[in-house]
Amino acid sequence: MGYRILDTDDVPGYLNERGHWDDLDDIHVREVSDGNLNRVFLASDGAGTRSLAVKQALPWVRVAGPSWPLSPDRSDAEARAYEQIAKAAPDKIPAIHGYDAENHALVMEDLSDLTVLRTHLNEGGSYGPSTSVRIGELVAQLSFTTSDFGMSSADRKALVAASVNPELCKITEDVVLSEPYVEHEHNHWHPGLDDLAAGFRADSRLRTEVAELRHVFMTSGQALLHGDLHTGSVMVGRRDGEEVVRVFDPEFSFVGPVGFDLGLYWANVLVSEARAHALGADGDHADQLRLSWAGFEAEFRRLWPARVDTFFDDAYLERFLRRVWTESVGFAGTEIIRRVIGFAHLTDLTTLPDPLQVAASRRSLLLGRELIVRRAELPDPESVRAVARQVPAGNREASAGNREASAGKREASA
Ligand code: SR1
Ligand code: MG
Repeated sequence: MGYRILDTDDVPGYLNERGHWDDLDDIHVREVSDGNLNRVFLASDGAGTRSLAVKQALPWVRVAGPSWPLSPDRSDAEARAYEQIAKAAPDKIPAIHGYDAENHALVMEDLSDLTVLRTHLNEGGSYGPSTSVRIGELVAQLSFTTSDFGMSSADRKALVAASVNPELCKITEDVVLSEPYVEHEHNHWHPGLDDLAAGFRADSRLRTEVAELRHVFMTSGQALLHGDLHTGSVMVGRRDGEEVVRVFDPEFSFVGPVGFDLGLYWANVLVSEARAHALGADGDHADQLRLSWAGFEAEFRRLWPARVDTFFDDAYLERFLRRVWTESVGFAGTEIIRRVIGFAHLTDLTTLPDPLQVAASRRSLLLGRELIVRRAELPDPESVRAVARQVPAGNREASAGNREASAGKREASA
């Protein structure tokens, strides 16, 4: 029948045809699309005892419309990623009930009893005691099992070949890993950040470090990634009295550097901290990077004895973890910067009232720069914490990062 773009009214018939819903007299559908790319519908019965989510990839970027075309085949990458995560960390993703490749649609568990982590934090909520640990564990479980430590060499080659995701990788290479450092129509920022945005574009030291991270992103095929692990890709809540954490939206998945997933999460928790700090409500935000790294490291070390290739010795594990750490710090910096002066800003900052928004955004930008250029000097979560505490509150004249950015500008024009 071909690719049909679904509207709310089409969903009951669609679910019925696909064998997911029998009683068409007892179904209510609403659209809850929220992310940048796709449409999402929730279907439920009148008694509220049964519900499903339908996610469909559009042939364009949802928030941009047909002027930014994007192949709907990205849903294949998402379905493949869910299959792999279901093997590695089944308790941390929604249940997937079916994938329809022809219509680029996934039918899955309705998570609407949970809340998107970013929304929860923006509304003044705290992190759950195990939220960040679970995220770190998920990254360890997915990355170990899809790396050369967890799969035979032949199986890995097949996974790498099956997981190429060129269009979405290119989006990341562009919007995260280059555009914020050059003039580009996607970039925009609060006028109170004009000097920093201009300084970053002229900062040759920063640009070279971002170029290195970009090249790592393009060439390092360590393991299958989620690929877009920000706080908008995490749902949190409680079920039967237990904390629940679910990760969704892995359509940017590909075989890449493990530090990209951790770095994206860290960037988003650091920006959530900047928001909380601006509002005088720091709470438990400051500890989340440490907790997620601890969850990742402990789980990776727990899995290590089961590696399929013991030529990788214990000393190599230490070297591997160090590399993942350092790259995560750098990628965190790039994600912070793009979320403030590039494409797809964070509501953590944009919903702050003006003077607070500028101060928190300036701190975030300066922190992002420090994480990129000084990543090799920051060996552990405490050192990142110290940098986050030391970045100036956003005073234009006093900011060290701004002075360095200006120095970069002089260098560039010399
Ligand atoms: C055009 S897509 C923009 C952003 O939305 C997604 O969530 C990714 O973060 C991407 O970079
Ligand atoms: Mg998404």
